[in-house]
Amino acid sequence: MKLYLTPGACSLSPHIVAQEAGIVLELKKVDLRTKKVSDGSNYNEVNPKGSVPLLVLDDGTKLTEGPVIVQYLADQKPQSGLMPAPGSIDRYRVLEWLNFEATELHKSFSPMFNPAAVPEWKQFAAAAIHRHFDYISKQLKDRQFLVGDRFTVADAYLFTILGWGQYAGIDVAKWPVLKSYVDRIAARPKVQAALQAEKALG
Ligand SMILES: N[C@@H](CCC(=O)N[C@@H](CS)C(=O)NCC(=O)O)C(=O)O
Repeated sequence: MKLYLTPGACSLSPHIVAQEAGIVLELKKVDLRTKKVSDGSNYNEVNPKGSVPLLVLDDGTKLTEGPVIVQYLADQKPQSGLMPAPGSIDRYRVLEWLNFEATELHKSFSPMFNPAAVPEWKQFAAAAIHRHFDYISKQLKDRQFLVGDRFTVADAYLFTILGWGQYAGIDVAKWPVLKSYVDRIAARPKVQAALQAEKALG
């Protein structure tokens, strides 16, 4: 399988999930500004949405949307526990978090990185991020992970998004619970493997 990614972008989440599941992926680096893939191809032709991540299965089937890709990857290795068992309430808790992360948290960061965003829009987005960080910090108090007592795909996505704070002028260290969560997840060997692989891509 191939994963089209941009180092540090939301595609880090499926990359971490693949590492944690022990699934070896061919990585294809995408420059989101030029829409060029490292192999010279036009990314807009590979993925008409133009955004990362994109997973291409061995038979050529294409899957987009990060929160869906992580479920697909985790379901290839159910014993990994990256997605709780179908029908269990924990599975719906993970889906609840994925939806919150995608629709509330992830997209609140978009104006922070958009040069065309007017200051008022950035202020509005920053306030939303602060509110969401307050909420998540309360949820993670006395917990190691978002759901149950193990790392799930919801943690991979949250870790990825929390990493953007430093580039958006929002220091996660203001929330000690979030800071120690980030440090804890970053210390996982498979998370480090994903981070190092993306660093090596440049
Ligand atoms: N709904 C998509 C959004 C993905 C997304 O926003 N990707 C960003 C990087 S984090 C991107 O590729 N932005 C550039 C663009 O859309 O042109 C998903 O969840 O996968």
